[in-house]
Amino acid sequence: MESTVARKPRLGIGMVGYAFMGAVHSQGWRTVGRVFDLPFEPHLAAVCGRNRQAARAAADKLGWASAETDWRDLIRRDDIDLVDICTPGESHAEIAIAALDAGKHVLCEKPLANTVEEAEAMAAAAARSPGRIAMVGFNYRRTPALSLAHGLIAAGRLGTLRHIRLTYLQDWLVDPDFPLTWRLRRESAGSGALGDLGSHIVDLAQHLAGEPLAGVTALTTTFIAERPLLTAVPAGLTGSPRGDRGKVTVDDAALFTGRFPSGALASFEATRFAHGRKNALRIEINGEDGSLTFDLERLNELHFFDGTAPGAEAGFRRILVTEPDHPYLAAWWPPGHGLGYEHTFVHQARDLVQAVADGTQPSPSFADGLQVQRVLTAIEESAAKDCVYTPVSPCGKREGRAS
Ligand code: SOE
Repeated sequence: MESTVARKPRLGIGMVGYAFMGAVHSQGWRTVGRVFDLPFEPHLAAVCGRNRQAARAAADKLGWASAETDWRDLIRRDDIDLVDICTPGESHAEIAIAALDAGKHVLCEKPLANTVEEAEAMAAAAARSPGRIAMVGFNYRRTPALSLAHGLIAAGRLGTLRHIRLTYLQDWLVDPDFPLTWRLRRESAGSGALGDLGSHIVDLAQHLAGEPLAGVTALTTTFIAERPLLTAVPAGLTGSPRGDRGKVTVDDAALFTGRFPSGALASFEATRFAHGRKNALRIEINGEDGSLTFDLERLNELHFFDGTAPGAEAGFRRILVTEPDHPYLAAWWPPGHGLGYEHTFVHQARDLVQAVADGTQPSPSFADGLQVQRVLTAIEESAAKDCVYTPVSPCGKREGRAS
């Protein structure tokens, strides 16, 4: 029987890359039109990867209508309106610039690029493409609890912000025999925990604070200098059976502090060496009138301390962010039924499709991605100076730098 629902115009999506991020983006594209009422119906037109067989298999598994083996062919296709880039950072700039110059909208995974120069070129390409949307995939902004937090801070419920504290902890690199994948090589990933996890928390801090960081100071380190060379394609992630090892050329952990123009102080930690922490993105914000805390491992909750409440009633209140009044929630399940990691990508797709229809640039734009890239570079420059001081001596005189 024919469907009685009038067909909406299609928005053809072409995605480059189909590993972890490609799979979760695919889920977003597949789901978004079935949950949100959008002006366009996203059509998963083609997925692209270098290996023909693997790209075809990914298309079948992830729900794409066809497969391409060269991203240039994908960009040339008339049925593709939006190019979604889910490749390692080394190819972001080339693909994004070519796609924008070909008149496509672009969604690019974070961090925007591997270098400030690449990010500048991408932001310039976006700026010379009026009417084209260029968005960077800082998906966590679209966690309902963090959208709520953003709204509360913007409405002044915390008053002037004093402290912004963020940590992003994972543990998938604790094993020294974990192989040397692309995320551990500077030429493919740009940086390590800093770009992978630190970029998320820099973006979130600035988004929540409503202003860019004015300056940073940092320490980074690489705990495991060499790892087994990767011998199999990523699916297996096997290290060299002969024990050949290669150099890790990125940071394993980054600690940094920052100052906002308003005077708020920020602290950050990004590591993939925190045993037991799986995807622990934690935030605490203290303002003159209250505090907020969030933990991605409990992403349906936001904790709010209202410092203006009568003293006897004061205490952190757990807000269960599962109700129709909460951002994005009205479109999902009946009240009380929570969401998860993948829903942030559905929300990202929703806001992007709506922006295409409205002709407005959604945030985070490529200009926002470039600004984060500049912060990441400032962090690396500060860390390279290794500016660590020994404790001040009893007479108050600085004893000099630690070696
Ligand atoms: C891996 O560390 C990773 O997948 C990041 O690259 C993502 O951006 C983050 O959302 C989860 O962890």
